[in-house]
Amino acid sequence: MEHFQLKNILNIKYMKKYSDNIQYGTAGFRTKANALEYILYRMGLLAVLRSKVKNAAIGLMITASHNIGSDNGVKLIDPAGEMLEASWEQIATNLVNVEDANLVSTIEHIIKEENINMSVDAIVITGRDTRESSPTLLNAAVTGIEVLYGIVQDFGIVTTPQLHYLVVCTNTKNNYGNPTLHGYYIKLSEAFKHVRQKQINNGQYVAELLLDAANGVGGIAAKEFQKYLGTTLAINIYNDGNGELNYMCGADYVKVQQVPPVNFSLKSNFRCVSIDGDADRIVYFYTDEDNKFHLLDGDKIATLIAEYLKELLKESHLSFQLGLVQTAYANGSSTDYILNVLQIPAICVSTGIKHLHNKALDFDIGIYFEANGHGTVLFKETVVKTIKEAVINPKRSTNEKEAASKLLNIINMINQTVGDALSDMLLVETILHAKGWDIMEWEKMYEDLPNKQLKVKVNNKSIITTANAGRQCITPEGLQDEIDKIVSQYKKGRSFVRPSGTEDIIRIYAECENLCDLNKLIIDVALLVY
Ligand code: 16G
Ligand code: ZN
Repeated sequence: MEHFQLKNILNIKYMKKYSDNIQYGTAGFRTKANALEYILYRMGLLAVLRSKVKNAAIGLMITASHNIGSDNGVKLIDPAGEMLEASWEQIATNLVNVEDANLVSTIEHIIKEENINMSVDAIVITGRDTRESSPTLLNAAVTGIEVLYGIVQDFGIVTTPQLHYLVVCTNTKNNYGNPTLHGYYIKLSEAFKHVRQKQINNGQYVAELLLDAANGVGGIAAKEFQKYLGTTLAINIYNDGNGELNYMCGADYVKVQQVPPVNFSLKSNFRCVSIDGDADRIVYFYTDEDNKFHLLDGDKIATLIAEYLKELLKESHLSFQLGLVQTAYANGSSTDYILNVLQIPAICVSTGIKHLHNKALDFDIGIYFEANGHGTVLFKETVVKTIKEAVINPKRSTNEKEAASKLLNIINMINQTVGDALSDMLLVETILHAKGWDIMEWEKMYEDLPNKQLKVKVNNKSIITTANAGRQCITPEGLQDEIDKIVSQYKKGRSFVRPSGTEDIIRIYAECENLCDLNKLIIDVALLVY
């Protein structure tokens, strides 16, 4: 019977088109949209197997995040909202690369190896961003899911973090929130409004911002949020979907180019926010009266959150172990500030959210952020329980209870499943409001070291391998010594090269104390890999 069903898997519409090997990388499969149909079909099959093996709902998100509109991609989301387990990334890569003639036997092999009980029901929660190619790709995935009798719960156009949220809520039977988009908006916005109460502005803080939505799905979500938030926060949305997706706009563009987005009505010294094409990254920025651009990236957001959580813990007399997880891209000044001023452990891990998320789980309260603006905060269940008790404990002072109640609302406005640009925005807005700060005041926490990124196209990016969280080259032999030699000539100099996990390129990062030295530093390092 099983065998009979599996024979139906070969679908003439979704035959393998390309012979090149494609890898399930940091962000799933990502490539030109027109090469993805059979991949989506096969990922639909795999999602069913994954759901059966975990006996839980699995997420399937169709997006290529900050990449150009003609790209697309797919990633699977595991039951607790985390990225697909590493061993299954390998299974996914194998499955997608086998020839059609071996598709059935490969599926049989996975079922056998993973000991999958095919009679278990499978649920796959699907979502997609606003790309033109996404509906066709969704059809391919749904066909794959249904041929193995999986149940599809499609949520249409959603942000990546919304899909993560929906998976977790479905699997935790509403414990985390209602598994609907309404449930998502209401949970986050109610917590936000509760902390702010009736006082909308405070000190230098004004409850209005300008948002660059990258012409992606975040524009839709931000408009929806606005309805729930009412007058508590005015979000003026630019690049709301009418222009080209991620083209000279969005968090990645603003962060890497260190310039404001296009089609944006700048007001000097005014708080601006940029999110990426699937709304899982966020950076803040502003231009001053001399039109100078100022960026407040993921590191600045992480330190702001860490400092505020530390304050609230102190006020509530609750003691938990706080930790902050970063990658090699974190600005050296931010790491110094976290270690020396905040006196919180700062851990560096490899690029890619799964690494940050896993490490953050080690702490009672684990904050993680990539400099590119992807991050969130994870609270252990026991921590949430203790805070809930503190809010109602009659032995505690009013001050302590108030601080504990603020913490609880903050927990509710954070999407703990993954970095969520709009949830992070609500959190930053809450903290700035509490402190009565405008964006300039926030920026003063520490001064970023001048920094720059370059990418170099190479024939084979895998000749470069790294260790020590991407900070040290292992191969080609001798390259690291050469980098060290160059870097040692610069005050507060730091530079590393690593192969991208999402594109066929080598990335180069450099920072140093003097802006005028930066170009020479990064070009000298780049010349080593040409
Ligand atoms: C993906 C990752 C992001 C990482 C980036 C690095 C997730 C959800 N996203 O976008 O965290 O910073 O890849 O790309 O893990 P790179 O390897 O091309 O530098
Ligand atoms: Zn993204």
